[in-house]
Amino acid sequence: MVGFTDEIGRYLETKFGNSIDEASERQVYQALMVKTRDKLSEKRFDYNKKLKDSKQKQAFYMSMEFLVGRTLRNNLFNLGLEKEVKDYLEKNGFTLDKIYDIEPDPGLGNGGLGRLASCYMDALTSQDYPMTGFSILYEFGIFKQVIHDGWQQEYPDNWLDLGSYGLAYRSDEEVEIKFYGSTREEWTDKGLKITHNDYTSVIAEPYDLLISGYHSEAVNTLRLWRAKANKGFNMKLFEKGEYARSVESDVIAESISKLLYPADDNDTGKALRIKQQYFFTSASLQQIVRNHYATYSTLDNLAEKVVIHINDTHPAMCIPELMRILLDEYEYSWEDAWNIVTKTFAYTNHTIMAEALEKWSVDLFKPILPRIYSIIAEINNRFCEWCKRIGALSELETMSIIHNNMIKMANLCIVSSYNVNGVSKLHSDILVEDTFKSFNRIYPGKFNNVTNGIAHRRWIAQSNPELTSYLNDLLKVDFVKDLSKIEKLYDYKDDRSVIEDLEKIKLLKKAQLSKYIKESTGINVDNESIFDVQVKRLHEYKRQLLNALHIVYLYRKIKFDGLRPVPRTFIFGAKASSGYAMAKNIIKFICTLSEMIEADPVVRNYVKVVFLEDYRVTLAEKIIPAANVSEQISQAGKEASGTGNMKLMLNGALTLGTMDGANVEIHEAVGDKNIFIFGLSTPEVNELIKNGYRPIDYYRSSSEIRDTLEFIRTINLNGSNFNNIVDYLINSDPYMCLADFHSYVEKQKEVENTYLDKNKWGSMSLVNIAKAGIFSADRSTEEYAKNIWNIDIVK
Ligand code: Z2T
Repeated sequence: MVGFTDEIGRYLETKFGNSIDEASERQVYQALMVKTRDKLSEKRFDYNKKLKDSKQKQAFYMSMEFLVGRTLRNNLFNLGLEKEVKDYLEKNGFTLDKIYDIEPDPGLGNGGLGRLASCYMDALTSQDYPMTGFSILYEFGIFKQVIHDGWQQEYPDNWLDLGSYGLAYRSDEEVEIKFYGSTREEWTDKGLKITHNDYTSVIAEPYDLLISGYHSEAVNTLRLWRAKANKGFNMKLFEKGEYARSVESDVIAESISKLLYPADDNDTGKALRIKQQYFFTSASLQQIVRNHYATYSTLDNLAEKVVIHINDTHPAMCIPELMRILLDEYEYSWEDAWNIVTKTFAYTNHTIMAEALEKWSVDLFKPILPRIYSIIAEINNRFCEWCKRIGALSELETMSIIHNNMIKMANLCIVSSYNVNGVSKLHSDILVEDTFKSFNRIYPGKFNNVTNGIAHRRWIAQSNPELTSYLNDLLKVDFVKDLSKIEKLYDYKDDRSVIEDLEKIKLLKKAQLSKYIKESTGINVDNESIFDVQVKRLHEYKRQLLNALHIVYLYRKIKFDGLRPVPRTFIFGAKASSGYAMAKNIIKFICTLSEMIEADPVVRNYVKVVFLEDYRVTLAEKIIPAANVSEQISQAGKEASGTGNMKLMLNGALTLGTMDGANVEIHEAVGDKNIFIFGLSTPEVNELIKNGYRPIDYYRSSSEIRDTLEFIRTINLNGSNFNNIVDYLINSDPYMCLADFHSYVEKQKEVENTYLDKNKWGSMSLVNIAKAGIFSADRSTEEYAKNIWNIDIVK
């Protein structure tokens, strides 16, 4: 048997004419990427054969985003090859970690939603479930963030240069996608026939990223579509004298898979985004249908063999696209097609924020996708008719799919899917009690909850090997395979020596992070200080500003009132969507605080503020294991779930949070004594909205708020002031930072006092690790598989 490392050696020889001791790091990297992919391809072959033979039901996961993170370490770890490769490289003078660092972090997503999709693929594969992911091969993923003078700047992320070795191009499975043009209806002897004319043709090329599972037989495929001009088609246009159109269609094709829109939790409303959505859903649907038909020679049983999951509304065009294929290509009647469609799709909602609920203007949409538009309009007509019959007419204002000339994608998904789920208990409750109340009335039982989860193999086993090997030795259970087993740690919650060991590991992870902080920002931080972490996208509702207000509060107290708090390092990581001015101002504000404090010989001994640029999966893997405090301080009712909160908990950070999203379930899991909860609850927030939130009242009645805000007005560093932020907090701020200010500051004092009692803090931290089992993506995906998708593992 040729070992894996022999194959690496042979690749270096045949590809580069080098033996391993002559090879460069870059060459070793390429050899590892390619050979790992080959290894997965082989495994995939066996797995796929079993899957095909069994003819079992399969899940297809549609998502505009998969934030895969680096793949090499994950794959070697899952395949059980890491040790062998490490030893082999060391023997030949290489360090595996340095090779890992060559791999670009594929940033094919914005934040939580994209990372969730990848966590789920990892978890399903580890459990041998058959699942195929579909998305877009963006040439540029989420931008690289550089902080210049405190301001965010965006640079293109050209990840494919070094990142493409893991991809397998499948030219044999290209499909054609049609945009624009017009439809013609014709009565034939078979009934109404629809033809699509004068369209623009684009080719979708598939690139497969193979996803490994931890010690599993399964290898699943993430299929990424890349757009390419249809040269042959355009040549014909050209010959017909339609020169302009032939060139236009090249331009359209080239732009579709160019870049990921960097807007998190926000609707962009751009024509190119419509094209991206239709491009990848149409390509995926065509492939699913074609494969199904090749196996069964009918589509009648599609819903028995296929479930298509829609990750938020971004892939919602799957629905009319399947209708189109059934109606126009396979000549189903509307009723029969609709009967199949409404048994095939399941939809997850990830937000209730109004500005993130996707709407398309009919005027923008209809010319780009004329046939898809007419199908949506017909779905809506029939739905409205039905509502009239069942006496739900008065609620059509909110439930209609097309309203005021806008297409509401969430409504389309709810009407057409057999299941709709939210992503945490609180969020799912809000969906049925508030956001989609009318729908819940007419579709009882359609709505349910699956609380999010995380791929614990990446978020503890790989990113915190020190903690993992310690817990393996101590607990002697395979919690890497089954995270629920980590609960055995709870038995040690009063064991001082275990608590001390855990503290030493935390200190080690903090030292590793400090080194990185020093290298990237020049700031020296105290490893003994509390590492207080807020890492997530920059958004007003997430309230990085509230955190900053507390920092200003501390600054003043230290400088003017002689306060000497427990030393603390506030660590931030956050990208702002490029058009989001307030978010960029907040980054500038945080960076200014950092600079101001560094310049103060007293304050800097107690407080440090570190803004780490370019927060992404790879950086999260460094920061999270080092955290003591996990800031989850969104306005109650706004964060659908959060998943960073789970990653931080699993690594022993204590949550300081509002009763929002999955914080509610973290609170339930660890108990009131092992978490710091503050602030208004969701009903209290709603009450305050109803009565009218007047932030000026908080300003007037609290001298601490006044002093903090007025102090901010005096900050003027390098010509920047923050009056706009102060005015916003006093006059509008829908997220009510001032309403929660006191409660937050008080909790922060409690955090500090608790930290002084090392043993108590350590025990709380231990309980958090022990109780994190339910937040494994294995648990979440098992719920999807059993309760929603009705799929089985491949045996
Ligand atoms: C996103 O990351 C999330 C929701 C969105 O709604 C869009 C994006 Cl890009 C359309 C996040 C939620 O904000 C977060 O609370 C949740 O944990 C995550 O999705 C995964 O469900």
